[in-house]
Amino acid sequence: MSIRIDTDRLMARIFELGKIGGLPNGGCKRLALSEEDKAGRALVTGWFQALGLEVHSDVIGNTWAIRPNRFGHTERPVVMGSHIDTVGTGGLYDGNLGVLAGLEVIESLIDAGVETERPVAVAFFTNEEGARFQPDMMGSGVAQGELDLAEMLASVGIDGMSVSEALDAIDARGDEPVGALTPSAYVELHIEQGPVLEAEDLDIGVVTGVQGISWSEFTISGQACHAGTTPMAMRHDAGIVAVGIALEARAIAQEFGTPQVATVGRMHFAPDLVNVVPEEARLTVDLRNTSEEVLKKAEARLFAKAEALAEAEGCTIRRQSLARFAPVAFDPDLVESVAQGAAELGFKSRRMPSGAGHDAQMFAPHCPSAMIFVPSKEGISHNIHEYTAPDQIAKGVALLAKVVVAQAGPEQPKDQRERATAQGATS
Ligand code: HGY
Ligand code: MN
Ligand code: MN
Repeated sequence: MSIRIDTDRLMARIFELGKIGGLPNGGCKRLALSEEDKAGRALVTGWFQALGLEVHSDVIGNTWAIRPNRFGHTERPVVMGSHIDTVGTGGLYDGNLGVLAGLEVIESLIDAGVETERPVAVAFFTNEEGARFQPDMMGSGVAQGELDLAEMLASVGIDGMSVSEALDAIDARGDEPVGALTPSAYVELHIEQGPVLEAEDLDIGVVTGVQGISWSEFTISGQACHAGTTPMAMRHDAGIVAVGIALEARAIAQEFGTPQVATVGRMHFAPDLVNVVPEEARLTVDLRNTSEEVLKKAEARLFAKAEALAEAEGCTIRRQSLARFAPVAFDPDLVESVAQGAAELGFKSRRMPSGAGHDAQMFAPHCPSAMIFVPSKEGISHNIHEYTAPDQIAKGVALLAKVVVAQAGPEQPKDQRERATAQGATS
């Protein structure tokens, strides 16, 4: 049984969606629950509806579209999902590829008249990025009971609006309850967002799991004073404590070595004036490691250093956890079927963990879940120059189709079934 993926149709949709929130020099900014996200949701949901799929949306705006199985049933679908929200310097492929590839697989099944034993669905989840509202993987985490709905609705974004207010602002709150989407299996196609596949000249990443993620925001309070008249020994400089924490984060990554990574993505001083010693400083630190034990060690060292730096400067310090996810392993059998499928299609592949967080990690504790990576040019992502070539995308979608149809149990195309029935009737 083979279906024909229409890569041109898929690329056209990627570029059309990419225009929503499009940035002047390429890429797009479609922050979760923004007006741009509203427009993106409308476009993609319109494509779901145009295929006659059964579209659902839940209380935090997760949206999925189901193609019933050959008996018209829609329970426990095989789900292909990802996200259509982006970071502020977003590319066209992070998340968007996985959603539109899922749509393409379903449309190719319809074109080929192939029905399946299990229902098949495509989904996009609210606020996977965590750029505006923390934590990331918020919608899928709520959908799978990994994150608390009330807590997430109350999460206040970097612009001061809560998730609940933002959902209402773009009318994205659906009526399905948490847990309404119960996949029999979950498969996500995603760009690698790192340099490995390109460096090793490979077509496919067979993703074994997702590394642990720890996001913290530190708020340091010191004392504003005159930059010129205040002797150094008298200062309580919140800014220098923040800088010390940032340097410690980098030192941890350097001393622990790969796969430990550390990022200070946000840092702000108040009153943020050239001649005033900062009275307040805020910064975020993103720590990740494939080992939970090592990630905990990195956290312990950073948090202790932060306290010591604040004390030495006569400042107070507060830490808020913005996200904390332990490493996740995907289903070994489903991972094997991805590897097997790649080999059967003649694609060069390797097993690898994911450095980035993904919606798939929220499904992994609840149903067989796996991911497929395609290469990222120069390993760049969360950058407007993010790029994956159409022929590389075509391989990823072909493998997604193969794995998903195997999971969904392909039925013979209708005309073959009718012929078989007709022969049965005459013999
Ligand atoms: O932060 C991440 O890994 C993902 O992009 N949300
Ligand atoms: Mn992503
Ligand atoms: Mn991302």
